[in-house]
Amino acid sequence: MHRLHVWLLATITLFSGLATSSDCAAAAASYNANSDPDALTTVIPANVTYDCISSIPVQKDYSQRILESLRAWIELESQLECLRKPSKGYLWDSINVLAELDRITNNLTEYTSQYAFEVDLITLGLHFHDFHTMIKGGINTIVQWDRGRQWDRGIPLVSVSSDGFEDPRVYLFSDVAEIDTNHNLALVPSSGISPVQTINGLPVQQFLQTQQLVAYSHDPDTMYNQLFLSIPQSLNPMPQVTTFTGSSAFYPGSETRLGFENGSDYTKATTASISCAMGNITTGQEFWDTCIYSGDEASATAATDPPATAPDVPAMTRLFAHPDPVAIDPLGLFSGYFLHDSDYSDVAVMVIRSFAGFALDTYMESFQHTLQTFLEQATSSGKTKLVIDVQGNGGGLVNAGVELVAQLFPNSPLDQKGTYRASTGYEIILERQGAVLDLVNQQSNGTIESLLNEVTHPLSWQVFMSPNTSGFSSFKDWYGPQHLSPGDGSYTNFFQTDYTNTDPSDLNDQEIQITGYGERILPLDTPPPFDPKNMVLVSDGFCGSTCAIVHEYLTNVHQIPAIAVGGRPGSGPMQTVGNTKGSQAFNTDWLPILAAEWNNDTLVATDRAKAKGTVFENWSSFAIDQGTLLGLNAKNNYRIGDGSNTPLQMVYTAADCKMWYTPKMLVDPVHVWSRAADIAFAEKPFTSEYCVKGSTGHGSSVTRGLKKGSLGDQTPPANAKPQYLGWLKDGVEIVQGFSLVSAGVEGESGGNGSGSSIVLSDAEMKQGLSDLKSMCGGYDGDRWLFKMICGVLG
Ligand SMILES: *[C@@H]1O[C@H](CO)[C@@H](O)[C@H](O)[C@H]1NC(C)=O
Ligand SMILES: *[C@@H]1O[C@H](CO)[C@@H](O)[C@H](O)[C@H]1NC(C)=O
Ligand SMILES: *[C@@H]1O[C@H](CO)[C@@H](O)[C@H](O)[C@H]1NC(C)=O
Ligand SMILES: *[C@@H]1O[C@H](CO)[C@@H](O)[C@H](O)[C@H]1NC(C)=O
Ligand SMILES: *[C@@H]1O[C@H](CO)[C@@H](O)[C@H](O)[C@H]1NC(C)=O
Ligand SMILES: *[C@@H]1O[C@H](CO)[C@@H](O)[C@H](O)[C@H]1NC(C)=O
Ligand SMILES: *[C@@H]1O[C@H](CO)[C@@H](O)[C@H](O)[C@H]1NC(C)=O
Ligand SMILES: *[C@@H]1O[C@H](CO)[C@@H](O)[C@H](O)[C@H]1NC(C)=O
Ligand SMILES: CC(=O)N[C@H]1CO[C@H](CO)[C@@H](O)[C@@H]1O
Repeated sequence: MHRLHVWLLATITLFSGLATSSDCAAAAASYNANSDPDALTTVIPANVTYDCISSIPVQKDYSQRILESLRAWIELESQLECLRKPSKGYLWDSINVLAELDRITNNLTEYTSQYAFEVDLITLGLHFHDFHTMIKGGINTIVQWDRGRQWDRGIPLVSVSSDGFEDPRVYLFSDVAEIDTNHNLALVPSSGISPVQTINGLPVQQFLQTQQLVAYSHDPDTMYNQLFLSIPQSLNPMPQVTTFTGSSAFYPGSETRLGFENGSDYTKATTASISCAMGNITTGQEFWDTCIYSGDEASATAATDPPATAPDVPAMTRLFAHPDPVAIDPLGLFSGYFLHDSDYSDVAVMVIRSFAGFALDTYMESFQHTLQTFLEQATSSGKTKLVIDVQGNGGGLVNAGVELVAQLFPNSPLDQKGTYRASTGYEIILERQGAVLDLVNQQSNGTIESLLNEVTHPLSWQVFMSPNTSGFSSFKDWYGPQHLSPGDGSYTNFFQTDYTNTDPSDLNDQEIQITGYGERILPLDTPPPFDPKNMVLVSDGFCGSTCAIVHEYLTNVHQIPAIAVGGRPGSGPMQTVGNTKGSQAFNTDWLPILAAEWNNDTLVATDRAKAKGTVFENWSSFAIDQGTLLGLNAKNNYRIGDGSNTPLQMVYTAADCKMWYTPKMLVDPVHVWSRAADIAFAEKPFTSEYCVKGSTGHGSSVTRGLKKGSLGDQTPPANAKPQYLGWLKDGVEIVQGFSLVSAGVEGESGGNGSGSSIVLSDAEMKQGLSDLKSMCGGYDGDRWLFKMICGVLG
């Protein structure tokens, strides 16, 4: 199952809709009328699909097993306690995840369909408001909803301020931008166009700020940005479908009606792309049997499949819609620029669209080299100011982020401070992994060692060190557990992986010698290439995971200010790390390995006795074997020096300024960089009239004097919180979904659909890229998004 592939093919499969009778016979007829034997997915009307999947009876025993299987893994989620008792800076209400799971389990027979059960599960995942965390069942994986995502014939939107001062208005993307004859992005003449005023009869902001709750983010402005088409997000190797048009988690209704301010309107039918041969089914149960249920004793393929080999990705030389770079890595994730306008002759720009270099086995080396080359060229060309653009950056390889900081700040400590959530099951596995590593080290058994390097090394206490870089003396010394008062939970002692050592890894095989250590040791007087006073970060809030780790070093440790771009109309600040501030994800690829290790009595037996009577007693990987996608935030990240030990995910941190997107910025990122430089490097920085009213000077921001190690003012401004939480209009849901869980949790609401990208395994990523490449090879149409994505792949 390669979702990247599915999604792209879905957008080029033609739909010649024909809806007939009800439930699955009609869906099957539509499927047969539209299916293309060469495509992986078939596009049929959404309402017909919805009728079909809503007729799948509840699979009670199956779902019971799914829930039991999920339960053990969910105990490893580092944020359970904090979500129940959030800190003051957190923008959402509390949620008791385990109680919600109980409610779902006890209510299985109450659901009107298996699909309704899945909707409740996906909704629960959204309530974590964390880009690392998602729970998505089989039906939601086979069926993807689409309001019309093609840039020219669909309805993607943008939110832009006409002059950079006025509040942004919402427009059809194709009213603002187009692909020009040079296959570049260009503005279209704006005469005669009109902003979107209503969607499906609701005021546009109410509709969109409700729809945005399908994003897996904790910051409402970050959610808002994900509704819209943007260059940076499309250049992420895990491209995001916008949460307005794209495969949102919930059935979006049969059509979308845009009402423009000039009185005209436009209606687009919603479609579903189906990745299952459903042409011969007539009932919901047959849909289930054909498309979802894969036998009672499905094998743990996710854990045992050999990883796909990396496709031969041709080196990138330029990013779509970007100027020619001074330096660019082979995947185009990192690129560096000089600005040609003479007003900015001292400004260098670093664009880091992602750290997810999984498609290239040697990515870390090439990233390290490209970064070094760029910094050398920048300093030797007399550049003294640096804009770091992380728009669209959802993270990736942790040590790529660490390396970035190591080169920007030579000889400065690279320490991090993290914890896992303590739980019986995890303790038992982790203790065993340590014992296995000890045994292997004693035996120096090469065969086993290489195996362990791949699978168990990253979770062995021997390869962790404390935040002050001392090693731990025993499993107990590392594991603790300790009790922390934010959230009132039990965690391991604070630790980090050993960044001075090339051997232990952060769950991937790509290791390099971090600059400043080993053969890359630097003289103590090595100057940093830029003065932190002359640096600024720019983010659309999408920053998370590895990007969040980098952001923490740069903004708190090195006191570099950050500018947020976009966000909801209105005054006030925005956060620059909006997706997750957690520092390690466990995904669908990794979680079955933990379940397998739990049951592994080879080499060292697991001491499972003390888990008797707990959810771990019968731990199986049934849920993932059956196609449930699960992602968890495994590791909390903390601010070094913060004595309150509040996980950063719970901490409010305002950017130093928020600026609007203008139409020019939408088609050319140079306009984003020069505006950011104007704001940050002015004689009186961060007093620019381009900073949205009230967006500067929050007590959690660097320019307001946030001290290293401190959290600053943890009272978020009132309008930082979500403005809309409900989904009901005149008693009718406009988007099906959220009401189910909110019955159990006061004032709750939740996340995207974009999360499935982050739980793609490495193998899936590689396969997906390979599939994409072959698809791009055969594609010679003129669709903008395809050109952009195919452009990235060379
Ligand atoms: C079943 O769900 C309803 C609605 O969400 C909730 O009020 C009720 O408490 C649940 N029942 C059980 C047994 O969990
Ligand atoms: C009204 O605005 C829409 C959206 O920009 C545009 O397509 C349409 O041509 C406009 N209609 C008139 C009559 O100006
Ligand atoms: C599905 O939606 C389309 C477009 O709005 C409509 O024409 C059709 O009647 C609907 N069909 C069903 C079965 O609801
Ligand atoms: C439906 O069944 C026929 C006859 O067995 C078969 O040829 C066809 O491929 C099936 N269609 C699908 C979509 O599975
Ligand atoms: C490797 O370890 C296994 C299991 O302990 C043992 O049977 C085998 O003899 C060892 N091989 C070598 C070369 O030490
Ligand atoms: C380093 O951290 C460990 C574990 O937290 C602690 O026991 C030790 O005293 C610390 N050492 C120093 C020098 O601070
Ligand atoms: C159990 O552990 C051994 C050694 O670590 C490994 O070779 C084997 O593949 C593991 N089995 C499973 C099911 O994970
Ligand atoms: C685990 O399964 C066994 C055998 O079915 C059962 O007796 C036991 O109660 C289960 N444990 C838990 C905690 O559910
Ligand atoms: C709702 C939604 O947009 N989900 C999508 C998010 O992005 C990934 C990657 O493109 C898709 O696979 C999801 O389906």
